[in-house]
Amino acid sequence: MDKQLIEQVLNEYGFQPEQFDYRPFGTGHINSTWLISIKNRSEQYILQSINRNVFKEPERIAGNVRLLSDYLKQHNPNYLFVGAIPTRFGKEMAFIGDIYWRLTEFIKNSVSFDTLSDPDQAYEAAVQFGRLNRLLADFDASQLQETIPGFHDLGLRYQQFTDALEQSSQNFKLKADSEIQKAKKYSFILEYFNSIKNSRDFPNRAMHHDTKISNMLFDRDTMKGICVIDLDTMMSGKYISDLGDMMRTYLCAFSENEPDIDKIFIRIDYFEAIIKGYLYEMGSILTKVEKDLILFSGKYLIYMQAIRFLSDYLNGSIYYPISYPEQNLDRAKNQFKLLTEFFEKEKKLNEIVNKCLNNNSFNF
Ligand code: ADP
Ligand code: GN1
Ligand code: MG
Repeated sequence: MDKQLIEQVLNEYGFQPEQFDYRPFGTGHINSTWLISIKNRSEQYILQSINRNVFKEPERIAGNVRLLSDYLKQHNPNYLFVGAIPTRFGKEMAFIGDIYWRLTEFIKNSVSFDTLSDPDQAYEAAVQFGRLNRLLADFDASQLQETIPGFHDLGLRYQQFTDALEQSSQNFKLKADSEIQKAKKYSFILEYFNSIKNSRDFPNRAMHHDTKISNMLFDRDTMKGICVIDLDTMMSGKYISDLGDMMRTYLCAFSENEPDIDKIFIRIDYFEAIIKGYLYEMGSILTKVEKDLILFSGKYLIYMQAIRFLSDYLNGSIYYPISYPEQNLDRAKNQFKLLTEFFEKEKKLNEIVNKCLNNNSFNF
């Protein structure tokens, strides 16, 4: 990114060029992120440019974050919710070079991961995301604006897959044939979702919608969860989105970027840690209908991500950045392997869910 542009942006926040160093940071797919270090001070910030291909109306993100931040400040003043730092002119975002920019405090001594190496980390992360869900349980989610229309609407994602299939080249379709067949084979997940999505006692709630592990900050020394980040997709939705993406990204020792699918296995102890951590916070809030969908949340989210990567491959990789041409196909293969594993281990996973639900040590 152009140095002059970053200098211009930071000037909006009152920093002169000689005051700071900056470098690209993190592994997120969507926004561009820089770590800003203020010279001779221990102050650091995260600067992000918002991806306009993905977020057509960035003001919606700012509006949602403001609403949530105000609510949390009022009801839980000690909760760490990483909102935007205002510009010198009191704005939540700077608009410079036809780009929306946001500055947040860099959380001190924090670290994020793409994979986990200890079930305690999975427990910590599930508690943190579960806590955000719990603290917002009484918040009227209909006040939130959609920052990406139909973001976790599986029907829309399947439609986008069939559209991609229709317009894709024969060559791409041949290469992806096996994954295309899997997308169709597992479409019963969509049928089931359609049959339950309007059920009574399956409410819309204020959800994070991107609980992948790199969106959680841990304390470098203690490995305790500090807070959740990446609030761009906080909007009204179903709790299975948040619980499901934890399963998608914590259960396997390798991330979605691992091309060798023989390495993709589910770690049962991590599954138990997620369920315990999430229920610790949300056990007394989820309805009976919702509790019956705990296992389904993993199927729903892993399947949705698999078809999102596959559709993007078929579309010529216009959404997820790639470092080699077939990467989105590899990601789809990885996610379908994870899904297959999930079904193969379903019986065991179900036993764990029942054990955790029946455990009296949770205050349901
Ligand atoms: P993206 O939408 O592209 O995924 P994120 O908001 O998740 O962007 O940020 C990318 C990465 O930057 C995170 O995974 C994390 O490592 C780091 N990061 C983001 N915000 C903060 C913060 N406030 N403090 C510390 N690290 C952060
Ligand atoms: C994107 O922004 P990031 O990298 O945390 C995506 C998620 C996907 C994820 C897959 C706005 O998340 O929905 O699950 O990649 N975010 C958006 O890694 O599309
Ligand atoms: Mg992220």
